[in-house]
Amino acid sequence: MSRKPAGHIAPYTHPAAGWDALKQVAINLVREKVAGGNYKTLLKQNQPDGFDCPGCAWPDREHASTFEFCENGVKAVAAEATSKRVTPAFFAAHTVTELLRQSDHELEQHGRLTDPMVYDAASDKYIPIAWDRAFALVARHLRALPDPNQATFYTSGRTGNEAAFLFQLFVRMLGTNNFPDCSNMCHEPTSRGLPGTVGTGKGTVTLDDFEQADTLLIFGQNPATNHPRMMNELRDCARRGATIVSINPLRERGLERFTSPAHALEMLTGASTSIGTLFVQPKLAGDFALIKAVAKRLVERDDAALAAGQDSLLDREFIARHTSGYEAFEQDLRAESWDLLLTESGVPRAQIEQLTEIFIKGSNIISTWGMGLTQHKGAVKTIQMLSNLMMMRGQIGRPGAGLCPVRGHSNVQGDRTMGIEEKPTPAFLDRLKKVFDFEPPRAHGYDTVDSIQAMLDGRIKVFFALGGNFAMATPDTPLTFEALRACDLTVQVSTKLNRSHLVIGKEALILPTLGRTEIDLQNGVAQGVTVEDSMSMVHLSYGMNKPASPNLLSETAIVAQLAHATLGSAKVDWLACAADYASIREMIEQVFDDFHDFNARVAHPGGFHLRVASREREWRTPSGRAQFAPHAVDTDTPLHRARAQHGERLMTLMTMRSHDQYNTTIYALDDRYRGVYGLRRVVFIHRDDLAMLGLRNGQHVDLVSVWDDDVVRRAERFLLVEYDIPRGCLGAYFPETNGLVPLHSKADIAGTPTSKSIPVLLEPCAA
Ligand SMILES: Nc1nc2c(c(=O)[nH]1)N[C@H]1C(S)=C(S)[C@@H](COP(=O)(O)OP(=O)(O)OC[C@H]3O[C@@H](n4cnc5c(=O)[nH]c(N)nc54)[C@H](O)[C@@H]3O)O[C@H]1N2
Ligand SMILES: Nc1nc2c(c(=O)[nH]1)N[C@H]1C(S)=C(S)[C@@H](COP(=O)(O)OP(=O)(O)OC[C@H]3O[C@@H](n4cnc5c(=O)[nH]c(N)nc54)[C@H](O)[C@@H]3O)O[C@H]1N2
Ligand SMILES: [Mo]
Repeated sequence: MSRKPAGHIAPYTHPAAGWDALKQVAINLVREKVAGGNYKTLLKQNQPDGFDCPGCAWPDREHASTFEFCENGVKAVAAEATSKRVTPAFFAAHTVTELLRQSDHELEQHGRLTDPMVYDAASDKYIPIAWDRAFALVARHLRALPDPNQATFYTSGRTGNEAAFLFQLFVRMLGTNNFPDCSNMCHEPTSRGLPGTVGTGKGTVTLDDFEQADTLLIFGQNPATNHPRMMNELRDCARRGATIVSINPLRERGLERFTSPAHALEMLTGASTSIGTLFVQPKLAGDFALIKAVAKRLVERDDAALAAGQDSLLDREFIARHTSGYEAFEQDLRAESWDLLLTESGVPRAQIEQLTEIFIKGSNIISTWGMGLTQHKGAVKTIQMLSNLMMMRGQIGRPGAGLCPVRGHSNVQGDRTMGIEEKPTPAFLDRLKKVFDFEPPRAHGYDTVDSIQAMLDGRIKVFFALGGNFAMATPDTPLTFEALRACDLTVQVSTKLNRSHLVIGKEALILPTLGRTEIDLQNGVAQGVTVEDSMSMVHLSYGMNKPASPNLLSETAIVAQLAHATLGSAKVDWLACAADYASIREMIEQVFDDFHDFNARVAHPGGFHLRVASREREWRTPSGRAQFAPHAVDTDTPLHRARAQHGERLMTLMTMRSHDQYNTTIYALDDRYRGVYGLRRVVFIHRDDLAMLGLRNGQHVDLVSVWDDDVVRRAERFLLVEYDIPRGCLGAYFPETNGLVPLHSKADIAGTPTSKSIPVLLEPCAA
């Protein structure tokens, strides 16, 4: 475990997690000089009386009674609890132009923002501004807009339910549904796809179901890095003898072998658990064809079983009682061409058959998925095809089985539940109208991509972000920069410095806020916020740390004060809301029936499960039944057209996370489990593609995307790394490659940027 030299590539041979993860934790704590040496905080993570880990949306067992170790969580907490500060003196010493020259990694390293700041164009510097003047500035801009739809309001998924609820209420009272949010770039296809099949856009399983599952299909996820606590569930499943299949162009290390840091004996003895039973490596965006192929094969196997006088391999009772549209769906499967499915999936027929046998043998099957399924043009169809497949064997809505989208940000699901939604339902708006006595805007608003286009066209003048790093998380980076710079005012509510504070409108504000880990005192009383995890558990989170600066406001207070400054408090007493978050929860329960007795239920340790109708086989579709959705294989996508034009030299690029980053926050430069140390501008490529392109492992190339407009999208000087990845596919890290994703290359229906299937060509760099 010696320190690897920077710029080093070497396969990782240890099990995932284990001692290397513990060592990383130590390194992080030291690097961040965690304030006051207060490492005890870490033990309060995800405890009944502690705070919800800002690391990811994976749930905890009863808000675990034992400390569940997680490298990702420690990094997130350490990054927030850092003792480094970005003070007014820091801003006085640097112009924005100077700061723009620093890397995202360097910007992150400066630490926590301490004071509200306003951009001063004359000096090209941020200077301090009093909070009330900052609110007055935003209110003045908002009130001066001839049409409230000229403002757009972004949310990143760390925002708690109370702040999110007030935010959507304020923005709708202002008069717009412009709610771009991080889920537009993330699980939007899940939220748009599942309602069409099972009626509800959320996952149908809880952690208890993992105890009963005998088969797990993990689609397009890298849990050892992105959801480390999920690994403990997978480990336990594997040890019980469950069959675990990874469907992923890459054989991610954590899905091969894992040593659980939560198990002392395993750590001491160096024991590890082998996780995956089968590794299916489709080509990028090949999942739709793969899943359809398994469904087709299942029909063929069922025919044979019936012909042999055996029981049907389908759950015919479930199909008859609970679903509609099966016949048309089956016909479409029968008519589908095997050749097409094989070519489009990139998976050999024998392996499709093997996967089908596993699917037939499984009594309790859970399918999980991450960004590998969602960030593609056909993502909605793919997710619907996966629910079709699961429905064929009645694997939804019973113990030990179901659909498990694995969300990213710790409260991204809750923010949506609270109404951060650019396409609100009429029923929700009617309820808001009734409870708050105002006329909510009915027209659909802008999502993330629409907002960028609207800024470019001059239709948006004010951009307000409740968290996140819009400039770097979004596609088509230079175009997004141009869009933000075209605004009259940009406002960022943030904990740490990032590029979105530097790519700004004519006027700009930084509003520094408390993190989840910090004590939130209102009138001397500590406030908790509520969050909803990926499995619909809602619970309270109390910060434990002293705030990074006395001049921070909570997100809830910021939203309330801004609403008060902009709209006045005739209809809603915003300041009273901010003084007692329980009063916001009382408003929430008036708007959402599922939140009845909210304060009482959430006070229970571990919180409560928010009812998911499809989990109970209540299908909220127009027919009242789960709906089979037949879909054709799309053979005329921009990828197909680019390949037709450029032949086999055309590559498909996925942009993904390294081990040492949290979305746009770059903690450090290693991607340990993929064997990359000290550098990020790498591109993974198959050995035969190197040969075919006349390129060498270790050579530098530019990546140039192929799109049907005149814009040149180029990412310069990436190191070629020979890797076990399907032919024709490339992998590189985001956000360095976001400039390659064309703004209008997005998922059908969902509008999610196609960050995992970008047509590109490689151009060798001069030595
Ligand atoms: N440490 C850490 N934790 C995080 C985050 C982080 O950045 N760092 N981000 C958080 C957020 S917001 C999210 S959304 C989640 C993201 O967590 P993941 O969903 O795991 O995200 P990615 O790393 O982008 O990509 C996941 C996997 O998709 C695979 N993949 C790419 N394209 C395809 C495809 O076409 N088909 C299939 N089957 N697989 C494909 C890649 O090989 C990779 O293993 O993690 C959350 N947790
Ligand atoms: N090419 C490509 N692009 C992608 C993706 C991809 O896989 N490939 N993934 C997409 C996905 S899944 C997502 S979710 C988005 C993420 O998009 P975002 O959510 O916009 O980005 P983050 O990097 O998570 O935001 C980090 C910033 O949030 C602020 N922050 C941290 N904690 C808090 C807090 O408690 N409150 C407030 N107010 N601010 C806080 C800090 O200032 C920090 O710099 O990126 C998307 N972009
Ligand atoms: Mo995400």
